[in-house]
Amino acid sequence: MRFVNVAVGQLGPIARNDTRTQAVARLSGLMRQARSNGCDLIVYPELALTTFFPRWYIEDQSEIDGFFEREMPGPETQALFDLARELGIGFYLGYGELSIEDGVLHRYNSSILVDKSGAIVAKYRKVHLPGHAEHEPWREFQHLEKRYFEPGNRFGVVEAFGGLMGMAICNDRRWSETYRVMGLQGVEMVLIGYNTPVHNPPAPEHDDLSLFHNELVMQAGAYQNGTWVVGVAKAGIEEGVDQIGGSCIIAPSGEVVAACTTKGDEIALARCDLDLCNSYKRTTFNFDIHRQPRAYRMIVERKGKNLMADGTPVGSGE
Ligand code: ING
Repeated sequence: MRFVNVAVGQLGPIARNDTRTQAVARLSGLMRQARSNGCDLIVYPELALTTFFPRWYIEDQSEIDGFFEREMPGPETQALFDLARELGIGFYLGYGELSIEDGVLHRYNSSILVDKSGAIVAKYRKVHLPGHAEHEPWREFQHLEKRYFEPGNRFGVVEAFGGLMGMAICNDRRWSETYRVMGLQGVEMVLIGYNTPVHNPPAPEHDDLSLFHNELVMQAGAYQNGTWVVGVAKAGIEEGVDQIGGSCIIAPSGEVVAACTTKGDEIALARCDLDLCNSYKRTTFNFDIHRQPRAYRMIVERKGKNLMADGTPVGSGE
């Protein structure tokens, strides 16, 4: 048995004017609770240092950039890394990443995995950016992730905490490809932070199902890939927008084994035996025996029913 004692580190709302120091103080409080309950790892939400700013159409680039981290750890987040090392606990943290690559500025919706020594062992950049790129005033609130972030292009798996760990962010959890690409790398625990409004302006008829869909997709991803899945919300009414809670820990069986019951700062815990993955990976979902990739070609050749992966219309190639 390979146990990882995992804590969900759910956050309630972060106000637009809250400082990173205030957010780090809350994250630290959750980390202390998790450690005093014997946890090896705590998983925080997406964009856990600031409010979910893509809900606004902001024109001033310096105002937008105020929601990003140029360094990780930076002056205000170093305290969280120091506490992790002092307590001997690792963490997953979602944040807005501003990085300069070959002199060019890039902005990602990112997450990192930090081990018990306080070292960053993996970084992930959100692949599936939902919402829209232009101001759409008809909406009660915007969802401008396609405007403010560049997409990432890979789902990695890293050896840490005694097993194979993977990361995803929010909308990624709705796409089966997210889990399958990591499943094909043998992932045993997928860590996912999210900020999910209850109301989805293009499809209000889905609102009553937002918590059901949240669990559905993570339970499916867990079972179909024989992996643990940890989903962690930034919940509650944040700058007037009600965001779902539903933070939970899901076993490779697909069963929810721990869950939060509030929409505020709260931990939920589970003793996760990574060896529970084996009975699924070696039988029902033994990919090397059962998968038929030659039947799946469309999954990578096409974007959707009408477009090829390169954006050209389906059927124009013949
Ligand atoms: N948020 C939402 C999510 O995928 C969304 C966007 C809400 C999509 C409701 C569909 C329905 O959970 C982020 N940040 O991706």
